[in-house]
Amino acid sequence: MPNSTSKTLPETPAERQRAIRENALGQGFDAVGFARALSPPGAVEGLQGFLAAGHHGAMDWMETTAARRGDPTTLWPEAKSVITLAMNYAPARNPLDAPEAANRGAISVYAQGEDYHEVVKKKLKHVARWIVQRYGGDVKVFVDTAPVMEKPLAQMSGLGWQGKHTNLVSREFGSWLFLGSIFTTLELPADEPSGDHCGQCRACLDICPTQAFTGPYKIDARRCISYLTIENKDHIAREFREAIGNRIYGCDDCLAVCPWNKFAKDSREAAFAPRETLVGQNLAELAELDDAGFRARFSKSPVKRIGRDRFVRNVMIAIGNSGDAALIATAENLVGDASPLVRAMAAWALRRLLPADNFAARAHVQAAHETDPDVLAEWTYLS
Ligand code: B12
Ligand code: SF4
Ligand code: SF4
Repeated sequence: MPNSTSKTLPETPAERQRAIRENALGQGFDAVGFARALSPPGAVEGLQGFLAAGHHGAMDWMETTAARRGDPTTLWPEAKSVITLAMNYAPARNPLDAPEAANRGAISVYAQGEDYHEVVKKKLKHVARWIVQRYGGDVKVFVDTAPVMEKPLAQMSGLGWQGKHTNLVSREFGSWLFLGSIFTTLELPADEPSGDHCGQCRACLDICPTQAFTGPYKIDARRCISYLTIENKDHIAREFREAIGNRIYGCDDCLAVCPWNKFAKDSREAAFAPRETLVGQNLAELAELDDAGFRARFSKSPVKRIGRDRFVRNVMIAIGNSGDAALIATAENLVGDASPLVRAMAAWALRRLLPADNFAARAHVQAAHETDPDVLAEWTYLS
């Protein structure tokens, strides 16, 4: 965002804060908070603990950017204030109340509409431009991909608290919020940090299908279905496959179970409305997507980011969990796929769907042709 000459208006800092909040709410944000550009209390220690325990898995970028991530002034020394902004993406129906049938793929709520990175960033830029035009100073906008600890900053600026599932929870919107931030060189008054309202509840910790929480407020990302199905570029370890069920992109369980969602209102952002082609789709149809078909179907969706091979890998796991013999033919079609990720999970799906004798005979033939050691292991391991 380019610097501009100062065009200071005769407004007090409190009036500026109010005007910025009003502008952001008018742009479609649902909550806006202000904080000093300082490291949120406990964030650096928490991040270091998370990294030292290896809980970030293969997300190396979390390690290489740790210094900037933990401290806004290391990221941008000139920054004086941080404005945190949230958009409500609450679904019309709680996904736990209406789970997808086992032969259909479940894409997590956040990815059922348009890519939130684009939607939020566009709005952040509008607000940031307005601030510069009106008050001068310099600004930078961030959503998700920059080394910024968005949740602790949002808590520090009063938007809500980090619940035991580690995400930000709001008394007004529950757990369904996307976060973004604007850093500015302007001095703006800070809001009061939010308190923690989880109390004795531990619903999110108990519902997690893969036991990803090592304790309240602590997650081992390597066990989270969101990490396994989205961030993980490799084969998905055997121990998690059954628990993944039919979740083919992300997971909502710990958010969806949160009792504070009873205060959530439906999202007012049309771009987040679920697309017909992303909800309740037939696994057989999804498994058949080639590169071009995948890109066309998921254009403007965050799903596009993982590419066809990783996506079909996930779909093959869901097929293996479907218990639906009608999907055997789909898995058979992919045992010769060019991607080892897909071939390996096609073998696993057949192991789950075929009678044991049939699978043994099938594995005997297939193993003779397979050269990739990971895929070979899927045909030959003793269950
Ligand atoms: C990396 C990442 C992930 C990873 C790791 C998750 C995580 N909790 O960190 C994975 C891939 C698993 C993931 C999953 C999801 N994510 Co994500 N993710 C991020 C990202 C890029 C960085 C988060 C981060 O800094 N984590 C590092 C840890 C250390 O920070 P922390 O969670 O704040 O942890 C604090 C404490 O819990 C404690 N702590 C945590 N672990 C440990 C371990 C030890 C040993 C110690 C001592 C302390 C400790 O220390 C920290 C100090 O404050 C942010 C965007 C951003 N730039 O902030 C989005 C973000 C957090 N994700 C988001 C979303 C929506 C999701 C999913 C819901 C997507 C989905 N439906 O599948 C799931 C939710 C899973 C979950 N329960 O967290 C939203 C959350 C919005 C909100 N309301 O909070 C964010 C903010 C993106 C956005 N801009 O909106 N995500
Ligand atoms: S998103 Fe799903 S797998 Fe990840 S921590 Fe929450 S409940 Fe567990
Ligand atoms: S489910 Fe319960 S423990 Fe988890 S974040 Fe919500 S209120 Fe807190």
